[in-house]
Amino acid sequence: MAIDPTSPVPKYSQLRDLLLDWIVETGLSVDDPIPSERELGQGYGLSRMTVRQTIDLMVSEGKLYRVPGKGTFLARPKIEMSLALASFTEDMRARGYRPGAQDLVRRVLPASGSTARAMGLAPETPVHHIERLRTADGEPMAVERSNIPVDLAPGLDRHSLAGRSLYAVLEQEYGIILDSGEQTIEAGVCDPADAKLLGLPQGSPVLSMRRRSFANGRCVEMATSRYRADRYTLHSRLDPRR
Ligand code: 16G
Repeated sequence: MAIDPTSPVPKYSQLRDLLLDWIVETGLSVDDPIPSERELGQGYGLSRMTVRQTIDLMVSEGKLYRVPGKGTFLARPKIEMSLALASFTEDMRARGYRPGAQDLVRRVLPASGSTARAMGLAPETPVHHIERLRTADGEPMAVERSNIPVDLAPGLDRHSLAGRSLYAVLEQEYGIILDSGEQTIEAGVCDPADAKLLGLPQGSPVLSMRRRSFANGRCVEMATSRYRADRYTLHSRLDPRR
């Protein structure tokens, strides 16, 4: 296949589709190099600028990565996250990754006005505030900030969550089995603190999620999470409307 100069599809976008096909057809493996910008320009009859535009796009999509002075390589496929009331640990294990958690902040705080409202609590009700860096196969994936009412899980602050599932602790130590939840997802960018934790340049795209999970009608957790958009994709099954 070649670039069609009469097509309304921009050339950089045509080249992206051609490269994606080429990656599949040649059976390119993760970390294998793709041809240089000069070779691609010559091969497809495109200017260096157009080729660079395509590569920039594919790098920002997480399909390729660059190593300065070495070239451009095929990135690992993104991790597919299901939209379910699953814990990070369960979700990662189901996908063949080794889940991990690093405790960043563990404090008991009075719930802020917005947290209390969202959780159906009286203002300033004490909540466990938990901030964790989540990893898959040791690689930083997300920063998660959870709030859990202290009366539901007294002493939770004494349980280490380093490398341990919060949902498993809630179930095993407090008998709390989450039975419903809701989640919003929007596009966002890394602030300086999250960029440092996730090992990304400041301003990198993230998936910003806000989840409330419930047990027996009470809000057990309200969490805001920032997932790397270069490593994550969301997957949801669609059932017909009833
Ligand atoms: C998920 C939840 C998070 C929860 C965590 C528990 C989202 C956006 N967030 O990552 O709210 O705290 O699971 O995971 O899905 P854990 O049981 O492995 O600690």
